[in-house]
Amino acid sequence: MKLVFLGPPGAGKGTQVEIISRKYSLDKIVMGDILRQTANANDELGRKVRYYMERGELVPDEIILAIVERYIRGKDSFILDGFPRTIKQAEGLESITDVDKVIYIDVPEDEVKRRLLNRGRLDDKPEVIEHRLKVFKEQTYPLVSYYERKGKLVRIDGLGSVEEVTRRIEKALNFK
Ligand code: B4P
Repeated sequence: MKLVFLGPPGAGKGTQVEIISRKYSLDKIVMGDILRQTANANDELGRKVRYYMERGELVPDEIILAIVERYIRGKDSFILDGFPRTIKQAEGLESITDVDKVIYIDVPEDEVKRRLLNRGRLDDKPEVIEHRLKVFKEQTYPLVSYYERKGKLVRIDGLGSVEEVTRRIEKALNFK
């Protein structure tokens, strides 16, 4: 099964992907982690990626597509966390492979802000969070109707405990 997890920053994508991938032995491809590793390297690509992430901007589509292709080409089951994040990335993904379902974790903005401030990662500063939410609305949210039109979108209420959200996802995927 090929799955995509989508949602605003801080919706709990990473949290749920970790649980579902472990429980059902699915390979996870976590774009944020791959980019944080890339950003640590002291080369030109590393500096470029770091520049965008520190500002809460999306890393350019060409860079993302070149990276992701290496991870998914030839695989027949995986979970993608944090990719695609733009329509251009979704089209790029389609030219590599077809996904089965897209899980959209829906969490209101005030709750997302609260979670990110509590998490306190390097890019979880108030002004960067505001900017990431703006970028999400403008560039990533259009993917919800994009995948709805294709009949692949599954909406999950992301409020409640981590266990409750996991149960909703398992039910929606007929894993339980
Ligand atoms: P990501 O690393 O993907 O980070 P995120 O969207 O902020 O977090 P996520 O939704 O995974 O939240 P989490 O589970 O951690 O992206 C970071 C940056 O990388 C982007 O801003 C961008 O610059 C770049 N990037 C990534 N992908 C890209 C792409 N495709 N194209 C271009 N650029 C890209 O949960 C957040 C917190 O909430 C945690 O502390 C967690 O413990 C808590 N939490 C989770 N579930 C909860 C629940 N049910 N109740 C209460 N708290 C909960």
